[in-house]
Amino acid sequence: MQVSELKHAKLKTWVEEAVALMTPDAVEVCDGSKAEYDRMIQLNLDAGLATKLNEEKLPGCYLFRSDPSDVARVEARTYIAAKSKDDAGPTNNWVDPAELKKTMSDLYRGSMKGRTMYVIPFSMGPVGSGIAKIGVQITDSPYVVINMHIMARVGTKVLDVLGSDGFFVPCYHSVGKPLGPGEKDNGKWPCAPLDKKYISHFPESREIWSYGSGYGGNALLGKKCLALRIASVLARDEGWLAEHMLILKITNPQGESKFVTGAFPSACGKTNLAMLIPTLPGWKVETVGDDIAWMKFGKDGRLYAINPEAGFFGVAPGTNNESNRNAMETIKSNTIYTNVALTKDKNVWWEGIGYDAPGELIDWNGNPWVQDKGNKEQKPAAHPNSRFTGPAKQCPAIAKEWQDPAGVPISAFLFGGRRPKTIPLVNQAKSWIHGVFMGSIVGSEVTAAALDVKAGTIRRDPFAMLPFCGYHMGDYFKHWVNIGATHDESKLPKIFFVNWFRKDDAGKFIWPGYGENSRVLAWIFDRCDGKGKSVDTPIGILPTPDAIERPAGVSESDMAEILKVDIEGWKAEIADVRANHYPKFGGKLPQELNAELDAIEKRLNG
Ligand code: TSX
Ligand code: MN
Repeated sequence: MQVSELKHAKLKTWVEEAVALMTPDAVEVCDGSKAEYDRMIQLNLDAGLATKLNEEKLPGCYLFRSDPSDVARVEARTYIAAKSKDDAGPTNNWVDPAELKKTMSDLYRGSMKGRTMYVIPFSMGPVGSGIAKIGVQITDSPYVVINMHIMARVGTKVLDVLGSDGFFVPCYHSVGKPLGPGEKDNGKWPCAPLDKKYISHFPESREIWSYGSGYGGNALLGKKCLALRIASVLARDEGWLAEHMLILKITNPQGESKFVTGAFPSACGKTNLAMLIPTLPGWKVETVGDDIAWMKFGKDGRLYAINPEAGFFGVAPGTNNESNRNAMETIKSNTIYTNVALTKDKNVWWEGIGYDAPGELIDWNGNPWVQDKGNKEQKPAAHPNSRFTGPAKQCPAIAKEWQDPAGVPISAFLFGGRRPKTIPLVNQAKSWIHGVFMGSIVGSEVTAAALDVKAGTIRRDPFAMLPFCGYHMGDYFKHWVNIGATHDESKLPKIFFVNWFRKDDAGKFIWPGYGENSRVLAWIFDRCDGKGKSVDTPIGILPTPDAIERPAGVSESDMAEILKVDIEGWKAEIADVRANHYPKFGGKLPQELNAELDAIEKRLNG
């Protein structure tokens, strides 16, 4: 399709302006077809950027290796541009929007020379759903087009819904590597150096401008940029929730189902939880989404959630048949792998795949690699942030409701993190505001992989939204407070704090986690119906010692340990929140949260 055929006047003008600025050699409006997908794959094969994987073992799968400098989201180069610095808040990088547009326009000028500009109309959420939103991304990366085909609904059907004057979020993207006459990528992943990368958001005009990176969350603009940073602002303004949450369906042995969402910081196994296989007989868990939930109120006063995405962009290392069999099944075909290792027979391998590396591999840098298990210093074959992009519809556990345009009614919100001490296995909030407090103090133990803070400390990531909120985090807390104040609390989801990561004094995990977490989900399910044996404590509503049947290997005293109220530990937690966490949000911290902090402290001292 040609730009001249676009029926949406504003969209047509916007694309024409981009063409004039970025001066691509050609322009294509994407139709979302299989033929288009295959053509983009072929372009990448021809450019030496993709490797076709073993058609027998991994049909329709391809491997990409990125530039070593372009392997993850770049938070230091991620910007929220608003007229007032206070609207971005203390936890975002702020820039003046006019200044940023000037800087970036200079970078975009001529940035697509020698390349084709692809115009990708995409819907976050089922096409035509009342909860979905439309974006249009322009990009000079066929790798991005392929990934957007998997992660969002793209093409002509989206333009049909957009009509001649529908709302869309304009998303600029260029890898920032124009080609000279006759120049080809020739196997070299195109991107710009770090100090030229910009992942910019303009919440006031609902625009996204991304430059210099071709990787994941920096380049697939529907995901973190639109579905979280821009959508969080739309949700605030329109009275709904755009959250960094998985969505799952639980069915009990009686055949009754409930839907719950959960927010966890990175490296807590959110995708694993979304696809969990229960060990509890008769219980079933199915997947609606593994990363983002958009929730709006229905006429009945309940919150209904959609997964705005159509695929999983998951971390490969650690994914195996034990930790996540459903993910392993999902990514056996029609999947894009990025920065994993390649075997001799064109299969994939990564650290934690569940078996030793089969002979000599090609590592994520493209170099020969032989596993040396005696060498603790050996660099990994797959990058620790290497990814799979797989279609959600291929997941064996996908719930039949996963594309329901009306969304699924949510009964519970889970918050969690890696907390080796103090935080119990599960704790139900006594009220909405208590639950908002729980969300606001979410934190996770810093593992050795993160080099900036010393391992063993707790990094707070409220609502797991710190890198993904498009406005002031204090105002975000207030939005959550307001949701409770303006709705019938009895119809709102119940809120729970879970912790699969308690360790004993020897540093060994006490709770087996994974499928055994279904025991905790079952208690949560019952609590939503006012059932499930519980005890009211100063920190919240806990299961009685016998409410959750113990899994094999967990002794009675282990169970007591992870379900007890650690009064001294909690006093230290409260003191840390008061002294180090809440002050970060300054005057915008809702007084309701300070009051909740006081109330819990009083109960602990009581
Ligand atoms: O994803 C995890 N979940 C949720 C699963 C539904 N992980 C992996 C986190 C890194 C991505 C977990 N790790 C979980 C968990 O519940 N629990 C743990 C900690 C743990 C690790 C190993 C064992 C037990 C607990 N057991 C053995 O190694 C034998
Ligand atoms: Mn995420």
